[in-house]
Amino acid sequence: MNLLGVLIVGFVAPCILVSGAGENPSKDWWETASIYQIYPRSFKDSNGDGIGDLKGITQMLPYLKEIGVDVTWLSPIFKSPMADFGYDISDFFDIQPEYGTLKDLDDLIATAKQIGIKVLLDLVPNHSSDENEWFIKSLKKERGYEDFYVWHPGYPDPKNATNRLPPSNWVSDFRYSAWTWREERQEFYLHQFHRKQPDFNYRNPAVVQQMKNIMRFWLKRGIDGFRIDAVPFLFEVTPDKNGNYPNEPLSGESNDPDDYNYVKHIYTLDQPETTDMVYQWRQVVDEFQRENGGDTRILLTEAYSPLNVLMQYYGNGTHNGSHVPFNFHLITELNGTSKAPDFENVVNTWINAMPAGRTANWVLGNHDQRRVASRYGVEKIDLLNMLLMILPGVAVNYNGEEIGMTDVWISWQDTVDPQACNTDPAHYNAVSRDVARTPFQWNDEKNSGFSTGSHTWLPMATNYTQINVETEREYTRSHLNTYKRAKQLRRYSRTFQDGDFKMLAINENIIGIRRSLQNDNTFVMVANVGSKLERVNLLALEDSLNLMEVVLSSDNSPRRIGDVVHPLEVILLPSEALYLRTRA
Ligand SMILES: *[C@@H]1O[C@H](CO)[C@@H](O)[C@H](O)[C@H]1NC(C)=O
Ligand SMILES: *[C@@H]1O[C@H](CO)[C@@H](O)[C@H](O)[C@H]1NC(C)=O
Ligand SMILES: *[C@@H]1O[C@H](CO)[C@@H](O)[C@H](O)[C@H]1NC(C)=O
Ligand SMILES: *[C@@H]1O[C@H](CO)[C@@H](O)[C@H](O)[C@H]1NC(C)=O
Ligand SMILES: *[C@@H]1O[C@H](CO)[C@@H](O)[C@H](O)[C@H]1NC(C)=O
Ligand SMILES: CC(=O)N[C@H]1CO[C@H](CO)[C@@H](O)[C@@H]1O
Ligand SMILES: [Ca+2]
Ligand SMILES: [Ca+2]
Repeated sequence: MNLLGVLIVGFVAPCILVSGAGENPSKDWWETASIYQIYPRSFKDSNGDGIGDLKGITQMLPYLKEIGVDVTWLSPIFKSPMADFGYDISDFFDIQPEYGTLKDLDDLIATAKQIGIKVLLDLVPNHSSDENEWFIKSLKKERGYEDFYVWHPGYPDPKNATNRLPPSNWVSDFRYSAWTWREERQEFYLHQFHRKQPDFNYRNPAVVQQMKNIMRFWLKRGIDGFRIDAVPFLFEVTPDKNGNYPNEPLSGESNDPDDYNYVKHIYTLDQPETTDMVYQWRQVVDEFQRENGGDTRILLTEAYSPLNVLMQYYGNGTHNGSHVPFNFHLITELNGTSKAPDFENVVNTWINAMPAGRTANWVLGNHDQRRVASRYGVEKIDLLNMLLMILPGVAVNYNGEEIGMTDVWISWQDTVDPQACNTDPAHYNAVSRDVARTPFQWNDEKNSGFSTGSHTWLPMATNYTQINVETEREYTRSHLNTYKRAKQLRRYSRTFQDGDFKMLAINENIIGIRRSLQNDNTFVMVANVGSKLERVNLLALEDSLNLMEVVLSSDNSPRRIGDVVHPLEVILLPSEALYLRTRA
């Protein structure tokens, strides 16, 4: 944080930039939305047990309003034994008691509606918990549930008469065989994740129907849509005529048969039936809106899939699909050493691949990834949030990115993520997702204001006394205030919402973005992703010699709002980012 920042006063003046009133008649509400993922376990604890909960979220909804969030999605809050922190659901129609009750969720939704924030829930369609009643019934082969999950007897072990060999060499995303034996049924069940997360059998129409019932149940409670988990894993290849599954080919990337990367997932990922399922879910939300009115209910889909597959999720000529097929390329393709042409390439590749009339989206982080500040370096936090806000379409943040939270080192003793616990003290750190899931940093008091309890479910970041909402609110030039200002521009400027978009690498280190709209302001973002001072000529981007005015600068910039620069020479420090507006 730049202490000089405190000298600048009168910061909150978005009005000078306003051209519309925030409502944009040419776009549906979600097409320019700013989406904020809350990890409920770590957001705010209302009762001192060290675990975040729904009442805590409700209490903090005004904060979302303050930072300009339009819609929040909550990671799973459903009843769960917590083997995978809520991604293992034992009752799809109820709330996990440590998070609250259905009434608490109703209150959360009602409060959010009052202040104009939309709420999405996480739909986890690929699997349930092994403690779900449907799995228990399937285990006992109860009528109607025999084929609810993927079962197979496996094969006799020629070396050991009392042992059975698994049906195929498929490996779980969390290590080890994706098949686990159950004595009760004398069969193996499939689990693409934890062994406590049996995969549903999507070739059973009753399963498809049940999932749609789940969607309608929560839509009726007033939510605005779903973020859908682990979509590429829904279907597995159809078994052959004897009911057997083929082995997956070796990838050559790993020598460890227990490692997920040991095989190429050609039979367990991105099967062609998956896109059709997404189209069917779209019909569920569209139909719900037709019957009940109100704003568009939206779908966000999680898939780390090849670009051509992601594009199919949008829809085809006759069917609509996901409103927001998550674009994770800012996570998977770029980092702190990426050059300006890499940024240009990653952004333009998505824009150019999109089918006509669809909306782009950009995800900076989530609960499965290292934090953006740790992936790119803390000095680039403002640069990245500013990039996210000026790109066309939907912007997706993970809670804490607005204040620059970093990964927190967690000891092996404190590690709880199953993906890490499945390894050992020498290897857990490389795969642990706990580091990005530590409690939210609200202030400089005990447990950073997250909890009054004596213990929090994961340790707090040690430097929360500096990095927290209250402290950053007080400094004009803080990550939080940069974020808020960028959000205001995005919300109130028609150019940010509807303007033409152009992005290019001005040189190896400088990215330039131009947004322009007829009869409205032109905005330019320039940013130095390199590590040395650069003198930049903007004519490649903005072919006018008009002076430009700084409307936002990153916390590490010597420029102030209102400063004027000449497009023939803009000087940029390492990791500095500016939003400029052409002076009329
Ligand atoms: C044979 O398989 C059973 C069941 O998996 C196991 O408990 C037993 O240890 C195995 N015996 C030998 C000799 O490996
Ligand atoms: C679009 O998807 C639907 C549903 O999956 C399918 O029946 C149809 O053939 C597809 N249309 C085209 C043009 O691919
Ligand atoms: C897809 O959605 C758009 C926007 O809501 C709508 O105009 C269009 O008719 C839909 N297409 C189909 C095939 O449902
Ligand atoms: C960082 O991103 C660049 C491309 O932008 C890539 O070449 C490099 O391998 C990445 N580094 C890491 C550590 O992921
Ligand atoms: C806070 O701590 C993290 C992890 O140790 C570190 O990476 C980061 O630079 C620290 N932030 C500040 C502002 O000191
Ligand atoms: C990004 C995300 O939500 N990933 C989830 C994918 O699914 C597995 C299993 O449900 C979860 O562990 C991940 O967190
Ligand atoms: Ca609690
Ligand atoms: Ca599956």
